[in-house]
Amino acid sequence: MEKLKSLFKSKADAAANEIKEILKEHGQKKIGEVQLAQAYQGMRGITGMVYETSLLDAQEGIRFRGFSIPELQAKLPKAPGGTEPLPEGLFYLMMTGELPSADDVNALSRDWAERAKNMPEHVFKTIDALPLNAHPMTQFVTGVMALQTESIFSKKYAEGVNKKDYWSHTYEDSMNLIARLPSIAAYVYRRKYRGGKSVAADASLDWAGNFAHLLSFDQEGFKELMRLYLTIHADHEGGNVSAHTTHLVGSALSDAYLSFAAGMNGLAGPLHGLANQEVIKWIIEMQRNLGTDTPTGEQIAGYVQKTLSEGKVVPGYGHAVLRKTDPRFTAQQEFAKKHMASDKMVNSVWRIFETVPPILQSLGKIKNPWPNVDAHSGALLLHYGMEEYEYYTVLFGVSRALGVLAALCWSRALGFPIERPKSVTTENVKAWLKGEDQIWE
Ligand code: CMX
Repeated sequence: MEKLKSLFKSKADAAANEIKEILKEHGQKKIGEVQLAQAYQGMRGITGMVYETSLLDAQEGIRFRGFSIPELQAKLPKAPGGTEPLPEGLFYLMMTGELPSADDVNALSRDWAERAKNMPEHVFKTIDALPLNAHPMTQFVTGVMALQTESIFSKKYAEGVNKKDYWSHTYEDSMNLIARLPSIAAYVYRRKYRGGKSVAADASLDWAGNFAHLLSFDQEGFKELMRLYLTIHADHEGGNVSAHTTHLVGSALSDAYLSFAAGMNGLAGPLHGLANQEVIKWIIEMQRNLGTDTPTGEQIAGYVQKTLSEGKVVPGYGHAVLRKTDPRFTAQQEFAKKHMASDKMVNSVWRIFETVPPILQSLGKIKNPWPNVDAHSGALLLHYGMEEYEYYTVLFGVSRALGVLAALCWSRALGFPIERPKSVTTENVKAWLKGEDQIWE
């Protein structure tokens, strides 16, 4: 068995034993109280699941197995001559809880390059059946669904598999899917925006570097951006729509392809991952509206008021959990300061950052006026010439696979059951308030 797989299994077995002991002694302890409003308002603040790969702190932002983004930037292995972390390293960390060596990361790059070979032709043909104007996320998810024919888990399940082996087949599916996602994603990009030009993979490159190459962005700067981008978008604990959906669907023993595709349909919503395209669209419309690509703070403030008065959200701002500037925004800002400090779009993003929070704060109802990850990412992509903003969420999706599939492997290895929370009707609630129904007593 390869090193990562056997290390993962030994860590998961140890964790499973620990969890058994914890539950034996403390399983009846209360971990919170639920208010009626929370049941109506998106279950915000309810702790109701275990998700091992990362944890979000409202003030500090995301930590992956205890490591913040700046710590990962310092500690994870880099590409030769590069300064950004390799996403392979983050995957290894999420799977094992251990920081990988450069050799571990290199082994993973080679493994994924190998697994990416011989993509079944029907995947591309299935995408080709869609009209060109289908949204890139629709084309991407369609490709993932077509690839589900390759699921080892579903084949083994059909043959009759011992539940002790679910983890192993989920692991193989997850590794194969992650390896092949750049080819599917890049195919969608080239089909929709580059007249279907074909590009052969460069198996000598790392996963993110090869993805940049498949997209036909061969500048070293873009490759470095992809390494950072695919690292910081990978995971955001378990309750966000894409992670929770993947987890939920996976709990029905739907395989990694079905579960990931479900999560991606959630990522494609404008309040979640699609916000990255909405941000750039909003800025471009603002610049057009104001007749300048260097708007002042005052001009931006006026446009924000217009957006709000039209009953729209300001994309890229706010968060269901975070209450400070997203460290993923800050990491991208640092990248921009280093590589493109005088870029006009980047400067607009920074001016918006100075202008928007006090306006949102003044409304009194928005719990987090600060920028999230999506507020910055588009400007970086535009700088390198990727202008097709409808594509941006696909990049988020390729990255998100690392976190949600690592978490799926953990859920199968820990033997988590099918997820099935309780719901009630407003009729139940009214009867309970009158003392006629005991639903919560
Ligand atoms: N612009 C305008 N209004 C906003 C807002 C924003 N950026 N963020 C929140 N609000 C509004 C909400 O719509 C809500 O209004 P109503 O009471 O009229 O319904 C009110 O403020 C309270 O919302 P909240 O509790 O602060 O935020 P939620 O947890 O409900 O929602 C989020 C969080 C991210 C959906 C929301 O802030 C938003 O819509 N932001 C813009 C879209 C965006 O950037 N999404 C990407 C998030 C990161 C990601 O998943 O990729």
